[in-house]
Amino acid sequence: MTAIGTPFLPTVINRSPDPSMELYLSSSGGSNNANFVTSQDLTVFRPGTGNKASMKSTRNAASPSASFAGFYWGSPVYGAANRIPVTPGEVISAGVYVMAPYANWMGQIHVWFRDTAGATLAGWQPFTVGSTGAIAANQWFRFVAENITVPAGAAIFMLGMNGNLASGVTVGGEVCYMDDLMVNSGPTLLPYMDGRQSGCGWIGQPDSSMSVQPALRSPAQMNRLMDSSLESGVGNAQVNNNPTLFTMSYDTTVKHSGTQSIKIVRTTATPGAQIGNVSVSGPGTLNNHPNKIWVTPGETISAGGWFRCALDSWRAGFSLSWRDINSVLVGTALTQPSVLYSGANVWVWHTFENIIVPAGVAFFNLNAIASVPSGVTVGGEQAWIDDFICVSGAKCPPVDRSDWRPIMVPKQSNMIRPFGPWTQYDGAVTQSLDLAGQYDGAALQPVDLRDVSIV
Ligand SMILES: [Ca+2]
Repeated sequence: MTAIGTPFLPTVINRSPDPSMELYLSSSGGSNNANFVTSQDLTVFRPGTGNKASMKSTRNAASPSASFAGFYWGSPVYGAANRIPVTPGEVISAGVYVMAPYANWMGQIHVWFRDTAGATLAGWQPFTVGSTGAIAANQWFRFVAENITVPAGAAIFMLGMNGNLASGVTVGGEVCYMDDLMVNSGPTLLPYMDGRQSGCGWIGQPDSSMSVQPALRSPAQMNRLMDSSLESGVGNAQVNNNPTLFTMSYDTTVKHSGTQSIKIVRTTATPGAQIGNVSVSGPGTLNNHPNKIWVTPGETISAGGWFRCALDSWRAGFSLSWRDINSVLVGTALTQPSVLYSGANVWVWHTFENIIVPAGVAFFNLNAIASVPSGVTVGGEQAWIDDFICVSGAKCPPVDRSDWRPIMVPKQSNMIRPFGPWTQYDGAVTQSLDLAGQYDGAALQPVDLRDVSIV
């Protein structure tokens, strides 16, 4: 096995425990001076996924300071859960967004380091000047401190900021807001990220632990389904192939994972063997539907999902309808011969593998089909489906959502997501969860470096 190279997309960690000021723990940050009072503000915050709060500073009327705002972030206490950990010698970068309703204001950014005993190593001193120029009123401005080498003895990191009005106004009552703190490894500050964003997660509790955006070894590792656990349930996210012959609903009681599955019930008027036929990727007639599954002509793909039926003997299968970029059908649907299963009310993992994408295809619809074994025409038969996956390659990994990491985003989103977890050891380096290769039906294979960008 080859030692790992640079991932297709690297892991990003935001070390700030309450980066978006959503929880507003007192130890997450606060005023750096008695001249300023901080509070959580639920009316002013940066636009963003789930964002609903910022931290606000209000200057005391009696404040003699030239500053109208002064904040810090990161607990000053080494033992606090909301400390921002650092390692001596490493390089980090940090930044935070600040907004104030005054024209031509300016500010400075500072860094602190403390040791495990709480002693300050670098004082309350300007480390990096965020901006000495004019900042516009009512606009989120990012203060940046990059390429910071952590000093010897340091254990925790703190970031501070001061705001000043160019005209030296000292009336009191001035306000300032701050939101979305990013603290990352490396010499460059990365775009803001927290565990609430699609494809990301929290190491522990939301808004009180570090955020992780997992690495992606190659595009082949992505689950292309946008709503793999059928959780969104809105806007025709999944579509019944024929509502007259089989009813479809979201079942919050019987499910494989998450909060719901899709339940299908065969009506008494159904002449065929199908209990139900559901597109898990949305209606094929809409080429702008967010759940469409993108493919490239000539590539090999595989799909899988969990099926369940109330009958003792039943069948599961898939069908695929190919579409061009305008959502026009290409050729005829590819229907898998159904597979016979036995056992009532037991979840079964079923795959459709080694499928070559035809020429002219831009995306396809994936239909999950449950059916009765032979000639049953009573009606009322019930089946459920949940937790689907579509990947590159000739084999489909055996996905069990109970093994999936909490960073999996169960809701519909317009972002591709990695799946796992798997870890590989090559004798020298442990490949992390997201760096493994494709599954060949027996074991995960070494990474195919042909589709990895090495830098
Ligand atoms: Ca926020």
